[in-house]
Amino acid sequence: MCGIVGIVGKSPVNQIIYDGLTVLQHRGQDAAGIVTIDEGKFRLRKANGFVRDVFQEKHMQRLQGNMGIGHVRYPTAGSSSSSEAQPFYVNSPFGISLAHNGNLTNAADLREMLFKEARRHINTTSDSELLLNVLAHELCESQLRSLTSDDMFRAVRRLHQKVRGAYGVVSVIIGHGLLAFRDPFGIRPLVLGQRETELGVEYMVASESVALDIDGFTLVRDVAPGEAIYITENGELHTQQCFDSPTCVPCIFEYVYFARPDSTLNEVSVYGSRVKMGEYLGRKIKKEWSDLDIDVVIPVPETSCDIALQIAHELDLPYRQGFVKNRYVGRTFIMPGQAQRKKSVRRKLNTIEVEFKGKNVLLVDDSIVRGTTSEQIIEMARDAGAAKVYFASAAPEIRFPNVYGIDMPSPNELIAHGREVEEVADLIGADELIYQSLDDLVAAVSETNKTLTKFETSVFDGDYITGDITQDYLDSLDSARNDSAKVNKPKPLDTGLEMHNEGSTS
Ligand code: PIN
Repeated sequence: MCGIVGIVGKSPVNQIIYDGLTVLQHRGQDAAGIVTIDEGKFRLRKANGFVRDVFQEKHMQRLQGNMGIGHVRYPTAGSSSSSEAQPFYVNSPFGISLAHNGNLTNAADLREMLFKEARRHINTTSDSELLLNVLAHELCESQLRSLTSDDMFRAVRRLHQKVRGAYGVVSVIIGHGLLAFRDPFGIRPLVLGQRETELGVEYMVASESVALDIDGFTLVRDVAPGEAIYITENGELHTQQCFDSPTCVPCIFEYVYFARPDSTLNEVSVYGSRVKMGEYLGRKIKKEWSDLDIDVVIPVPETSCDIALQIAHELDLPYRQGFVKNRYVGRTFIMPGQAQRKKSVRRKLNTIEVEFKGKNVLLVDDSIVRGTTSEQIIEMARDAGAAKVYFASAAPEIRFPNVYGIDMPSPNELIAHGREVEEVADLIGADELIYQSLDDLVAAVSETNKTLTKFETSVFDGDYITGDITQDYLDSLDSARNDSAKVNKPKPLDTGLEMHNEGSTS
């Protein structure tokens, strides 16, 4: 998962992009980059590391210009070298720079097509470089004259026909403006905002609405699935639907865990959806597990706090913070695989014994991926004196790989893959394990926006909405993602608790 920002302003945009990236930092801590356009030239700074480490005063001084894009990267298979940090750029036509969030599922075909049809060489494994070259190729037709908004939209229309997968994209074209678009299923999020200044209206697009809030932009709306937004360098806004049959099937995991609670995506408050998840799960526990003698509800911080509070409310039980998160965890120097990863939870969480001693506790987490964290948390609860430890997950059983940009481990490393709930409960050491049902999760998220009837839920049900996912594709993904392929590579999703431990700069 990555975060993207794009702005057409009336004055220098470097600080706004920087601020936007800092509030999108949860979407990726591996690398960061900003491109601005200043006097007909790209200004670029990108490197591995946190936003605060990548950009120093001297870089910000250089990033002049009233228009630009920014990116924070989450590592996916094969992507953690600094040469794959985004944005990328090409010289022709005009000079285009692009950054994206998501994953393309026909990258190999696109690479071949680009070489055969356009003699374009792709030098990295980044989907961003592919998207950039497909876009450049489609815009090439008009390169002898200036591009109109229709040229931009035609290019995006053709790009949608060629590219498969999930993508939110921001790009800037020298002498023209900012072009942003979202995949035809709207799997990855993208929002449009604006702010009035004395000099005129400024526009911003971003992965999440929280990036708009920080500098006083207001949310105008979500970019529609398949839609393209073109803002000229003078600040004229053009929009067009560039796909014949778009449907809105947003990734449900954004609500479960990825997005910030203070964001609104697809007209659904992320925080509100988490409260609803707690409401549904609480009701399920009340109905189907009424014999459980729970004394107290305890969240595994942080995401699950909003969920657990509502579960406690539904069950009319006390809610207590039994775990304290260490805010300043040092780096984990080697994280090659399961064994090393196992040790790390106690460095990040500690128990408050009084909340556990002699009690039957219900621990709540947003999801169970590998189950390694859950197992250690349960062990910690017992060490702190809990009599019984029940565990509830706000997301259903995660059984299938994700192909749309969430860096899930390979299926064999997913604890619920091919296992019944009781087996998972045994493995993590829970006295009882309660998962949210998929129907309830969908109901919780769609409750405030009834037009959302379908979500991208493949990690739970194996249903891949783009219809192009073959076993061969899943196998190739698997070999890139399994633990042995990840030696010396930063962590995947399961280490959410390690969010802030990779602070290297380059
Ligand atoms: C972490 C959110 N969340 C915690 C991420 C752990 C799965 N894990 C997914 C649970 S935070 S495991 O609240 O945002 O910090 O099942 O793989 O062990």
